[in-house]
Amino acid sequence: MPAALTLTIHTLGMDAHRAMADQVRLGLTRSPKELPCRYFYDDRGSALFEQITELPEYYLTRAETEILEARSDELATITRPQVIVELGAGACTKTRLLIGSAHRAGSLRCFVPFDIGEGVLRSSVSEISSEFRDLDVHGIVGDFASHLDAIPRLGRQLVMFLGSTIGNFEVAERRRFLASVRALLSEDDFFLLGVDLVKDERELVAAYADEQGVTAEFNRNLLNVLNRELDADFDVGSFEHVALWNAAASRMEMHLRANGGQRVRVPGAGLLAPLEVSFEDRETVRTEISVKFTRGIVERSFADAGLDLRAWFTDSGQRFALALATAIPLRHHALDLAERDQLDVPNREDLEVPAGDHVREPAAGDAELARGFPKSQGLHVDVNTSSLH
Ligand code: SAH
Ligand code: AVI
Repeated sequence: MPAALTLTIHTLGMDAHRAMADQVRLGLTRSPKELPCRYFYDDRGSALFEQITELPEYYLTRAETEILEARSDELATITRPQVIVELGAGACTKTRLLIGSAHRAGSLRCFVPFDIGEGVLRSSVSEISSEFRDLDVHGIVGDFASHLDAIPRLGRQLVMFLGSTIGNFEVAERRRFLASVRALLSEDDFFLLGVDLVKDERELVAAYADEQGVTAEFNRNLLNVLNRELDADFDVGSFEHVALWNAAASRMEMHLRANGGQRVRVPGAGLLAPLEVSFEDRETVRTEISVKFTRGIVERSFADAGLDLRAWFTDSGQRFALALATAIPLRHHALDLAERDQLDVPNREDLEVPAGDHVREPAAGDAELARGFPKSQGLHVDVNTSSLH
């Protein structure tokens, strides 16, 4: 029987348009101004992002690819997925490594890429299904914030969120997102998360302010999207790209800075009358945050969402990490939270300090999981791909 290829679209119609109008109105009437980064990814934005991944300064994709090239077979052996779900899948370039490994291992039946970008998802779905002809491919066009519960559970799954896209969320958004991911997981499922790590400021800033100006073009494209979708009249060329390191929040930020005072009409974001927004000369609007992580922050964010960090893989330059997690059984997680409440401990994720060792009693099923890690002494493993060379 030929494999099935389906696409479900959750972002059609007035609701999605209304949500965009509301978010843009709120962001542009706030001080300081900000815009939601999810709207970068129209067809042009997705193509520009693919160009960014090949820039000499943008090390993230190469570092993550290095880890996947070294570890995909091992990850497929540990997780034995029948289904790979990829959130924010984009062009699925790196995913093919894991799909290939799980496919060769014989466990994989279905691939479910999920993304807000309909154009990029359509081409990924058709490319993957022609490359892996016996794989069912079920694409879902949706928003992380509203549609994760539309992902069907079609078998034992590996849910992946690569590229450090989690860095584009504010703390509260990250907490909600991880809780939704936890809700997708059964006991024998896994979650694989790609995170960019804290490093030298110059290297970070260069990655977001490349010499060829592709990132600047990607940033300014957000204004093209608003001009098209909300009938706005941004003079796109009058806004300069700015990339800066915010050490206190451990994140890169992208802004657009007005070159001269600007008055912008955004009819599609108005309530009764068109929205009118003024920019002072050199005023900025923040368009993206990109949080840089430590292992401690990932571990605490996971624990707060009921996820247990089981393995941590880094590239040879220690620039990027893949974190593998399982769901903490609900019973254990509820006890952990109750204990924290009694002790009046602040939310661990709000304490942006390095973690102490997080020790957990072994649970049923751990022995089997540990067998999947040949180099591991215990349950938690920490692997650097440089050890392979
Ligand atoms: N995973 C790929 C692509 C990362 S780019 C990689 O690692 O290279 C980020 C992706 O997330 C884009 O494809 C974008 O369309 C998608 N995305 C951004 N915001 C989203 C949202 N709110 N809901 C769903 N997808 C979103
Ligand atoms: C998708 N996301 C993780 C990218 C990042 O690095 O934050 C988007 C990007 N912004 C500028 N360059 C790339």
